[in-house]
Amino acid sequence: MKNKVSRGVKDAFLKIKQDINILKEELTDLKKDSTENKNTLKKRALVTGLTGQDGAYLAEFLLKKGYEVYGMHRRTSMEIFDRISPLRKKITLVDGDITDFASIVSILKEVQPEEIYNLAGQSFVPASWTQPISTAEINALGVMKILEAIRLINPKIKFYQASTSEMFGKVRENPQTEKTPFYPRSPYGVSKVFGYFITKNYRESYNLFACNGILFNHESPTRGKQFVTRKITHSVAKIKLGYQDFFEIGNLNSKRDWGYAGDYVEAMWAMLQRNKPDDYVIGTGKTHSVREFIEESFKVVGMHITWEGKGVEEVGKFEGKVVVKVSPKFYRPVEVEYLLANSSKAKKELKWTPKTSFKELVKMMVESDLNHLKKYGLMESDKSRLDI
Ligand code: NAP
Ligand code: F7E
Repeated sequence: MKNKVSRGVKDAFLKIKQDINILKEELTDLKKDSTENKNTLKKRALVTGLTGQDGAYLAEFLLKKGYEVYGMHRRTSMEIFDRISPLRKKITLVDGDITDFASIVSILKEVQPEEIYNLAGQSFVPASWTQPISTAEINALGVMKILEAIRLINPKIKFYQASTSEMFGKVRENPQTEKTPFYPRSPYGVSKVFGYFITKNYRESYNLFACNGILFNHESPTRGKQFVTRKITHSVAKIKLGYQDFFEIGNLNSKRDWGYAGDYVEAMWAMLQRNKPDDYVIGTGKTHSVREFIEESFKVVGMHITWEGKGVEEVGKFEGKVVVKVSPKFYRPVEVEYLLANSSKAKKELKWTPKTSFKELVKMMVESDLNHLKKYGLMESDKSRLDI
């Protein structure tokens, strides 16, 4: 009798245990389903030019917003993923080139994005004189190829085009707004004017949700070292740490409206969240010369420099030693002398304003270069390209 009771209790316990296990499994399945549901609700964005300065900042921003991020990556002899290495596991890279229509079509079919940010570009202005045709193939026809693919595959995809203040070139008015006429001064500027107008034209012809962000110069610690800001901050850090004595520079007097790339990618996203597509000027509303950028960078490392001489003879000195030399090697065939943005439309409609000041930007870049050099020393690639 006693045995029968204890067996009955044992069986009852076993049954309860089994039921608990079944409930646990069901709970795990429920949790899995809800995560999968959340995932399918995620917005999907395709970013071209993901390995570039803006691509990396935008990818980070979109991931924080809960997007599933796909990045177009073109094959080169060396895979350089420095900028996106912290994000590699969170994004999906897809092989493609915006000059290759077939690769765009297959990526659009495979990824099925709701939003495309076209940041791919030959972005270095001097290279547009040495490689004008490939610049146009990428910056002009490349844009049209993406728009055509959108039109044919899914005209509901929202499209952002990385247009530029270089389109204002020989400026027709100050400051520049969405209504200022264009007068580009380089094959780069000309190619971007095509990209701008074809984006507007597909919006008007086919009712595509296509926007132009007319972005003024924006920089960061990951800016390419051939652009003037990063060239300066990296050189100043090298001089401070004794790796070099001076650096060479081109036009000291050209003025740019410089902002921080991390702030600007927020405006790109905001444009695609509006009810209707439009074009927006994005800048800080403040302009500074290359000379001022150099002075401010040296100030960050405690060096107050003075200028002597004129034109190609001009030099910057610290404690009697030359630390900056002007070299006509860096002059351009024609120059964009002055840029200044009026972003009041973006402020009003996108609620966008820049958060980082000129001084904060310079400090951030110089300190990043100093820290990197202190930690890793001079890279081989920095020794081999001293002509940029
Ligand atoms: P960036 O650092 O030079 O990056 C450009 C990106 O485009 C790189 O990832 C590059 O890939 C990619 N790319 C170039 N040609 C391509 C092609 N044929 N197919 C696919 N990808 C290609 O430039 P950024 O400063 O981030 O600028 C992003 C975009 O905004 C560019 O279109 C630029 O012209 C425009 N923009 C920039 C500024 C600015 O101040 N930064 C201002 C206005 C407009 P690889 O790594 O393979 O070279
Ligand atoms: O030149 C002068 C140069 O090459 C700025 C790109 O992102 O912004 C960028 O184009 C200014 C020019 O940029 C050197 O002559 C003097 O006046 O840094 P940069 P950029 O040409 O304004 C626009 C908005 C874009 O869209 C482009 O993609 O600095 N300058 N001395 C020099 N410039 C360089 N690179 N190197 C020099 O030694």
